[in-house]
Amino acid sequence: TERIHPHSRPIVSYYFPKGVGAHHYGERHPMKPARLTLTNELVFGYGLHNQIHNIYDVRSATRAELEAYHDTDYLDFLSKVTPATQSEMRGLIEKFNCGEDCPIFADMYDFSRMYAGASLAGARKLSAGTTDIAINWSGGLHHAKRGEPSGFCYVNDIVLAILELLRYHPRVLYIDIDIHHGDGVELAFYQSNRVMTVSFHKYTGDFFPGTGKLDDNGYGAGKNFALNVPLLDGIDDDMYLTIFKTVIEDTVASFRPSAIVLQCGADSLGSDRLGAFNLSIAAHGECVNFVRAFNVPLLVLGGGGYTLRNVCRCWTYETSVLVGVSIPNELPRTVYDSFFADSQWKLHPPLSGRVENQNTPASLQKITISIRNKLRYLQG
Ligand code: ZLM
Ligand code: CA
Ligand code: ZN
Repeated sequence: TERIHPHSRPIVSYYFPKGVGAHHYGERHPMKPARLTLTNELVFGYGLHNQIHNIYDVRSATRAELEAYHDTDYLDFLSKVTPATQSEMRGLIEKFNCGEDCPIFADMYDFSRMYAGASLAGARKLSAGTTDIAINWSGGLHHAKRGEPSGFCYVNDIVLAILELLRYHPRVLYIDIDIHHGDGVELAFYQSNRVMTVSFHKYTGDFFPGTGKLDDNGYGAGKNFALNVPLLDGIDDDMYLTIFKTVIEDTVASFRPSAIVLQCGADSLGSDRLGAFNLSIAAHGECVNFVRAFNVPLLVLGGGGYTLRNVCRCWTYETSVLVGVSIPNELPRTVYDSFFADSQWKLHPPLSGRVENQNTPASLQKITISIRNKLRYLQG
């Protein structure tokens, strides 16, 4: 049965854990939680909070909530290790693979519990049926494993949120437009036919995390319920939107999800510090709009994004897309004005397009056809 909306616009709930943006991974580390503070400033600067039905500061995830996915010995370690105790804990730090990507920093356990708490709160609200869309830009940390951190991610808020959704929803679709493969989420549900994972990412032998090839598609009951769209450097708006819309349209038609989780990593934008794609903010946002238009309960999360001024532009624009209002290209004045001088304080800076497009219509066609064939096995 269709859900009847009393409102022409969806009910949107926005989660921003107060203080989440004040954390630091360490000097020169590319992951900068300050981008979350900047995003929140722009969202409020544009007055989007007046269009959002619910704005929540949110309690941190509890230890028990994290245990729904993570190992107890890993959580013991995470909750105990601090920059001050790290010399005594060398052995454990090595055992759990902490290094330059996932350093020990002050309050990292609190930081992790904050972003996970917000994704869980969004999932609960969607399950209760009291919101159509839940947004948590601090979440989307898709690499964390059950028993170790990976790629700047300590706890996997996405897996926790999907587990929560699965208590009420028969089928959850996970879509990941971060430039990195969503390996942690794929792995958690690799044998499940109730969660379909679809990641679009750069895939070359050496690009992190190295997984996500076209023919990795799930195992056992989960066979064909994991899809991977491996792409090359420099993909532009037209090519990305074509393959994104084709794959997602076919996936939704075959899988018929009752809820969707969308990871919106902004490192797929052009001129990202770690990325190599060439997407504009408009095209990244068009992916979000395309998913929104299915009118399926939707959890929207952040993820990567390393050129701060563009990350917060992107997620602000996507907030406006989700609430269904258009906002001017002129950025509102905030205390962070100096960040945005690069574009004369515009929301949509022109693309500089330094990276040559290595993808071809033929390479993308091959992927589309292959995925269409895999989806055939889901029907009937
Ligand atoms: N070295 N500092 C994406 C996660 C990407 C693994 C190569 C570490 C960096 C990177 C860290 C200051 C998401 C790898 C990299 C240098 C082994 C990655 C600290 C620069 C720095 O200057 C740096 C001392 C650091 C890390 C670059 N790491 C770039 N790329 C990837 C992880 C996370 O966007 O998908 C979701 C949030 N790691 O390539 C190495 C192989 C560690
Ligand atoms: Ca991805
Ligand atoms: Zn990424």
